[in-house]
Amino acid sequence: MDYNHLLVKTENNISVVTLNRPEALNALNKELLNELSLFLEAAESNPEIRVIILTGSGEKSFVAGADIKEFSDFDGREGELLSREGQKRVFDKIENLSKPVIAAVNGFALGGGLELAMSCHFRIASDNARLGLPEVTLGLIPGYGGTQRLPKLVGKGRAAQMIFTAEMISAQRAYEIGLVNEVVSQAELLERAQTIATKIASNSSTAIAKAIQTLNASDSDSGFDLEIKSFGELFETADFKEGVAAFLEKRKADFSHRN
Ligand code: DAK
Repeated sequence: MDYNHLLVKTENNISVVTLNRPEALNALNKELLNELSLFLEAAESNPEIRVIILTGSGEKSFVAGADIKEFSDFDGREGELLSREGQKRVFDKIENLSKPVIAAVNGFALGGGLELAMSCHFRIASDNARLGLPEVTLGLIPGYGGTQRLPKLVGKGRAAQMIFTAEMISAQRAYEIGLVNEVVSQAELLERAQTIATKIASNSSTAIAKAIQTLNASDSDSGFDLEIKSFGELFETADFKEGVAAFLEKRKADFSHRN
């Protein structure tokens, strides 16, 4: 499929998706969000794709927020509708995808851009990355899940400080507070994300899909029950049989990645 604002390259079961609006520092407009939603739907049902890496084009920006020019004349109803739709079609979809999505944060991750990175399962940043939620400078609050995901990642107090001050933090600070898992140089960023993705892709996709579901349930009352149920279900899968057989036969597992 051809996209106007996404570059997609799939190799060795890993899709690298580059958000590509460099003239606007990859700001999220409706078309880009729509394309991302379509890509995610296609990726979910494509067995060739086992891991996704999201990054921004250029060396300056991952995503510098939602496209300010596009929502400048919205009223309350349009704002609420877009927030609801956007969360459902892109941000929640990433979080609940059955395949891991890694954000390779290669520069500014601001507003909707940081919210996008936070909806990914984890984040690797380049050392020039700057992260922040500047919505209050526009008279808004984060509208794509930022008030909910940031406190879970860094704690409520740190989230409050970032949201109230609208200040950007460095990649190093983001690492210190747990917002990103690793910081590497810009030149090494994609290579590092790909190394991690390769490792993930060699493990059982069936088990990883269950791990995503149960991790996502960790904040709910049903998390422990879901873990128990999922754990049991995995004993019935071909990947479990292959994984255990490979261990006993002292060889590398060759997973079918199917239930
Ligand atoms: N939207 C549109 N264009 C943007 C943009 C953005 N968010 N960020 C940058 N650009 C454009 C600039 O306008 C400029 O375009 P030209 O003027 O050259 O045509 C080009 O990208 C290069 O930017 P700068 O010239 O400003 O580059 P600098 O290096 O000087 O500065 C910067 C980089 C990232 C510090 C600066 O561009 C900046 O402050 N950008 C805005 C950051 C920001 O406030 N982002 C928005 C956060 S609020 C919603 C749901 C969610 C949201 C909104 C609505 N609904 C459901 C309705 C979320 C809101 C946000 O994300």
